[in-house]
Amino acid sequence: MSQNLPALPRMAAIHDLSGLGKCSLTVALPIVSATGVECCCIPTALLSTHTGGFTDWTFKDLSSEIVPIAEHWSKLNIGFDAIYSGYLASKEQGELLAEAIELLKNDNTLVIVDPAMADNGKYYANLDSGMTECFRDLIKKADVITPNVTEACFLTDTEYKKAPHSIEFVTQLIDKLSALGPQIVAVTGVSLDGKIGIVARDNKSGITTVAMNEAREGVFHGSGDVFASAFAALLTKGLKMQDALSIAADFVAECIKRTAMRSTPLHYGLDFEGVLPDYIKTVEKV
Ligand code: PXL
Repeated sequence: MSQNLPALPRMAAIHDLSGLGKCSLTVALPIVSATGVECCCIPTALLSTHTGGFTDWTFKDLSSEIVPIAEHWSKLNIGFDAIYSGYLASKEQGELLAEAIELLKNDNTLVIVDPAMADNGKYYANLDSGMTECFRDLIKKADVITPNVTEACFLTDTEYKKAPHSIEFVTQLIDKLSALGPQIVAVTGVSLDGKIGIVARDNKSGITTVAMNEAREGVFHGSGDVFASAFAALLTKGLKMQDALSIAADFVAECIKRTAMRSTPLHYGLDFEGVLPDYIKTVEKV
């Protein structure tokens, strides 16, 4: 007996592969797949761990592979519903990513750029203000961006503010980021009224949504990547911004809750595995 299932939505995920520490591709691949979206990976660099909280990590630049992989996929003519990029190992990779986006996108491809380069007012190890320039250019090609507060400040030349934030401050950040071109701007790591979460605006519908959850002590490494992966995949599936935001924000909050219940050091990443079964059930119902 054969049944005709619709084609799976397909995403190209362009991030580094850090073997240990749960971020970038090791988070995108399971979460995008669990959302019911095919996740085709272009690894931009291979590291033993991510660079936050570890020392002596190994690093192999894979810049030379980015465009050839995109060229091969483009020749296959399979079509991508989304392209989702995150951390880049150098500003030079920004130009290669721009080339890959042009090769892979069509008129209906959703381009999601997570300008992952900084947190808590500081650039990640080995990165500097050159990354801000690089992401400002890339954002012009994006439909959706998911910066944290630090990245949003760097990208808009705004003085960084630690928590707590005001809704006026975040609205200004979103106004300035929207002027760079993206339809949907989601700012993560926003602290409002003692809670922490995401404020997002869809500039097409004019809708702004706030998703807040309990604030906890400590820096939960990889939260931005877990959120952006779920949010990107849910938008690729065709959910409205407000629905994608609510599901992705609840998912990351549950992951953080489980992580806080374990004694694993926070730079080892979020316990998203334990939350995936419930996440899949939620996604199946939408
Ligand atoms: O989660 C962002 C990220 C991704 N990839 C690498 C990183 C970081 C943050 O530190 O070091 C290699």
